[in-house]
Amino acid sequence: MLDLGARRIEGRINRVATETVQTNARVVRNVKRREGHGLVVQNRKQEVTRELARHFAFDVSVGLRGKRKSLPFRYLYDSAGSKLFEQICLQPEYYPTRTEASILAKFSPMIAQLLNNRAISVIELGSGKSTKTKILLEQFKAMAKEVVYFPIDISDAILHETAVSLTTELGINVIAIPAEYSKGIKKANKIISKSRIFPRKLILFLGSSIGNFEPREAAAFLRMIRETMKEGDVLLIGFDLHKDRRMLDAAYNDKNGITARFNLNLLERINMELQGQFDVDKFAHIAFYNEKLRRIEMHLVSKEDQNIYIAYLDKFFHFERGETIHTENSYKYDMHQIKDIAKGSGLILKDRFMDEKKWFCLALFIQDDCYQKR
Ligand code: AVI
Repeated sequence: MLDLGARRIEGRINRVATETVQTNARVVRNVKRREGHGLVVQNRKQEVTRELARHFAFDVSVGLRGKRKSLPFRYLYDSAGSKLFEQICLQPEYYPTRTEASILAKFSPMIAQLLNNRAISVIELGSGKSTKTKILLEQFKAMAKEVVYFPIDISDAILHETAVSLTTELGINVIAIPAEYSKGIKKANKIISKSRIFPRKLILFLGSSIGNFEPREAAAFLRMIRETMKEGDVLLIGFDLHKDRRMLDAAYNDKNGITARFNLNLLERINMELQGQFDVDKFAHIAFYNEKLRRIEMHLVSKEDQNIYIAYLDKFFHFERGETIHTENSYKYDMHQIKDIAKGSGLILKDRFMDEKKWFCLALFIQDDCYQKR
């Protein structure tokens, strides 16, 4: 049973969520009235799909030109790629997911205590299925904290599934935001300030996804988050740490070949979405730790000299035997780097939580009041 205060809060959240839905409904109704039935909505969807294809085509055209071929890592995550990534997380060699989950299981009471407000807004960037976040949300519930959870992800389908399961299993309020990170966090903030509920925020960026950014991009990303933070807000980020290179190499070359399929799926995506003619068997997955740059590099290597035609671009791309397409970096951090990156972004490292073997770190940041924008 909800007490009266909780009921009032719940009412306000529902009002905000319903207002958003109503606003959308009103827009759609007006459009329909003006231009006749759902065709407009459907056309809009097709336009968005075409726009995405244009961006993808542009990036492929630039990325496969010349000698040092590369593609942005975000294209690894179409629906097949996202499912394969879920399987990667379950592979015995891929330690980050289970290590981070074990840290959350051990330290979530401490993290919850650090947030001494009774009511908290939890914003998660790239929430996926929110499996690990559930550990934290369960802890908040056990400590009788009131929570509104804002998962932000680009996949509508996953958000819907997560929202339904968290609402029914934990009985918490979920406002799912389908968007990319910076738009999503701004939208969540707008809802929080509009409803004036749960102003204290916990922002989550788990899974060591920060490692997929170039260091300069990571710093810019933290600055973007910092700008949305107020006094008392807290940011929790998962960092994968430096370790024995054999362990790192194994994590990205699992014996079941799931990471290889995840990487090669990018060629299948080009075939499907841009009418490419890649023979996937003529490429191989490679991943290795680059000690100097302290990152795992993932590539697709051409097994022979070949010319590949991509119909959408009406272009051939030449590959020499042994030539690679660089598809992803995964940077590994140490405590100094974590402190440095925070300092340069106007954040202070307030606390850190690690597993006993120091494989992974959950770093907790607050904003630095004295930070001057450069
Ligand atoms: C999502 N990201 C943190 C993963 C990583 O470890 O860099 C992506 C991944 N690529 C291959 N395996 C996992």
